[in-house]
Amino acid sequence: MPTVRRIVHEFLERNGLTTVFGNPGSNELPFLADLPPSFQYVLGLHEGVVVGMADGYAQATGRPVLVNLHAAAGSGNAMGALTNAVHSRSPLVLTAGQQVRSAIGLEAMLANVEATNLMRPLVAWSGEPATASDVPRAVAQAVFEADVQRRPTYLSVPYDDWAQEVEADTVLDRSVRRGAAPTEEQLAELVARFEQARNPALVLGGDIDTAGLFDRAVAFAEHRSVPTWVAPSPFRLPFPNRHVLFRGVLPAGIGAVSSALEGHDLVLVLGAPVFRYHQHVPGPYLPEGTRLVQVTDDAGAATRAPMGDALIADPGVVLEALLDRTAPRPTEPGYVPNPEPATAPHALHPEQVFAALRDTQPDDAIYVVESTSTNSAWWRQMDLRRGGSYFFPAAGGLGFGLPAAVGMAMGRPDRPVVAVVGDGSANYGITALWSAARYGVPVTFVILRNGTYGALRWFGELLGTPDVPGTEIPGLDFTRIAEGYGVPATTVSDEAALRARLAVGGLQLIQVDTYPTSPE
Ligand code: TZD
Ligand code: CA
Repeated sequence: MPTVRRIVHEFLERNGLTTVFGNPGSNELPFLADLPPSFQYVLGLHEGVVVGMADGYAQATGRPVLVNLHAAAGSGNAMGALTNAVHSRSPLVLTAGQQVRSAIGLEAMLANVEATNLMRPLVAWSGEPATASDVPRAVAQAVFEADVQRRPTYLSVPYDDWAQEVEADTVLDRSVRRGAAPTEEQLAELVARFEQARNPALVLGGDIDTAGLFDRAVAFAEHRSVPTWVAPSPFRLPFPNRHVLFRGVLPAGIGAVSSALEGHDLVLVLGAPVFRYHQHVPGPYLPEGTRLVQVTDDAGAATRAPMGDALIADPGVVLEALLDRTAPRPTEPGYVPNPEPATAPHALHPEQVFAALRDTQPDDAIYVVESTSTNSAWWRQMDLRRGGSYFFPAAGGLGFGLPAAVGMAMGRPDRPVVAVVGDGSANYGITALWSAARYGVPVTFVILRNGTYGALRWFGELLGTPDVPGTEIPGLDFTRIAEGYGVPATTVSDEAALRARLAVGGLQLIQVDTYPTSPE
């Protein structure tokens, strides 16, 4: 009879989960034994980095990804990074080793007490099979749940289960798919509401980019000349940021969103929560006389919204219906040129760094950004016209940038990947540099060194708490850290040197001394 291990390896192989991101302990070794040759194990040196790399890989490929973590200590280390994967809706299948069944109750070392509760608030589903023979089915459930719910899952498996033998009919050659098309009546009503609107606006979320709908969203905006915003706190870019119809990223305060949408009688939100606010800026949710319709396949994002009507459905189907059934009022496509980059009295202004990226990198470059005080500079200087070009930690959990860039480059070897990361953020995922060097992943890491937690200084002003301790980070030299992890690195302090380094491409770290700015 086959072993649990063999049945599970074959199931994972059939379902394309052959790239395993992990950091092992003794509980995990029996699962990793005899991995078929089609598997690639990607080692991360810290579990936050393991999950960050897997998140990048999942977002790059759009497919469920297997993560293998150590029991409670390893899983706990992964939780911060998991918050990002929850909000980017990345289908990560987290598996962790448990002590042998007979040792869990007596809390032997490395027993994961209440394993299924540990991750419960974050994952779509968590489980620990009641018997060894149920392990294959539980693995399949963990994969299918992650895929259909688009949310991470967690499975704890006692390590003595892997060598158990099970009936050969536990093969699990099955599939689970989800279809979420709206009814004809729902579509007709939505199209009619749009047609009747005097001055509609479109607000797009990261899910539009995840679903590969970037170009279709542009086609619809142009078809009807709809002013288009990106929903607050974006983790991906669903629309070209210099397009003539682009109105910007909506601010992340309640009152500020309302002011921005002034004058529109209908706001159609596709593929986003309503909304991911951040700064507490009270006010009306919408301007007087503005109605909102949200289309999302995320039922939770629909039910928890404080305003508007929601349709839980695939936004892609709705986009196609709107394209097919609304009369054209087209706009000539075009792009607004970037302004001249701002300069600074000493060090480079972040706008100069981003202008250099824009000018030196190919059009299909992928940017993983984790620099928190440079938002407005970024959108002023970048000109991103393709889907899948921009990624940001979806829950604001730092430690995503470096690892996700590595996972992204592994998942999309056809596109160059640049990580743009602050000198604060870089520390939370720094060991990803080792994985990049170890597996020869060609990422260009650009570290913006302004010597401070810039965003927190800005927040301090906003909250009326300036000059709090713990916001200055002098004395960091990422070139020396990078070299220790095996990544070639240079420091640049002028534009010419920066452009010369960026032209080289490939695996390297460029440390740029930058002038502190504020996010708005
Ligand atoms: N820890 C984690 C895991 N996530 C966080 N978001 C924070 C702490 C708090 N935090 C922010 O929200 S922004 C920020 C911190 C510490 C400063 C990041 O500094 P940076 O970027 O150097 O990367 P800027 O451009 O200087 O702000
Ligand atoms: Ca900084």
